[in-house]
Amino acid sequence: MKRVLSIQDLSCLGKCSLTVALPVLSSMGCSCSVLPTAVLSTHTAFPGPHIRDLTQDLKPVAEHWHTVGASFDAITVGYLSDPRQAELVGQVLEMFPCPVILDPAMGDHGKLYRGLGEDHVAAMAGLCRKAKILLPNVTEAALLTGIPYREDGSTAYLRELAQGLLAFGAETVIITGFTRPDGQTGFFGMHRSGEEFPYHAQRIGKHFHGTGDLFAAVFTGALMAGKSAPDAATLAAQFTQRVIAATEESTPFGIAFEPELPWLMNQL
Ligand code: PXL
Repeated sequence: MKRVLSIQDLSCLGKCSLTVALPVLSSMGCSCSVLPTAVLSTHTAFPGPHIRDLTQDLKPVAEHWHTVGASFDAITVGYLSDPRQAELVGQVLEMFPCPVILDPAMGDHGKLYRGLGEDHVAAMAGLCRKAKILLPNVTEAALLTGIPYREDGSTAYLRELAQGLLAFGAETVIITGFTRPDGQTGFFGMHRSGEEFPYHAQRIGKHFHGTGDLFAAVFTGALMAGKSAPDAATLAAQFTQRVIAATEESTPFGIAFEPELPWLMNQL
């Protein structure tokens, strides 16, 4: 069984980050350990969440794991609640050498998530240098590269973002969640070799929180099951679309991914 470590927040209500990664990765046959970066009453799209930041706890938890001989086949990193966590997470990654899949979760629709500042972008950019695979959305790709945010989702723009991100040193970059004026949505993948693997499908006109986290979890589970990065990303996109279609209305309480898990398990 493959062992994955997921480093991101535990938002207790609202379905994103760890409450998505754990059930998805378990369903896909992975053993999933967690290093929560913070515990929040809800994700930050709800006003006024209660937040317990766990910056001080990251290293002690990892150091204890080190003493008990823990090791992982992959580490996925998502939302950090404080920019100082980037350096600490970087140190944790060095303690457990394995491929790192980084979703630099920090914004959407051209803006940083509530509560995060510009210092978060610089810190996340430092952490990007340690990743084998980067999974930003368009907003995060624009913030990290310094290329102005645009909503047209054109191939030329996505290619420029992907090339900018590859300069951080990753082997593969997959920019998720673009939409085009003609209603197409999808991802744009690029390998270090310059080979591209774009995917698009008709957009379903709903927006949910946690879809990027869902994409990252399915992508990681599919990689662990032996799929290539392009095939894993395609499965992640197809699953995310199914879940959006199956979720009744746009609500901050989250996506209904659970009924779709049997379909996902059948794809492996
Ligand atoms: O889904 C991304 C995400 C993760 N974690 C927290 C968030 C968000 C998006 O708003 O607030 C705490």
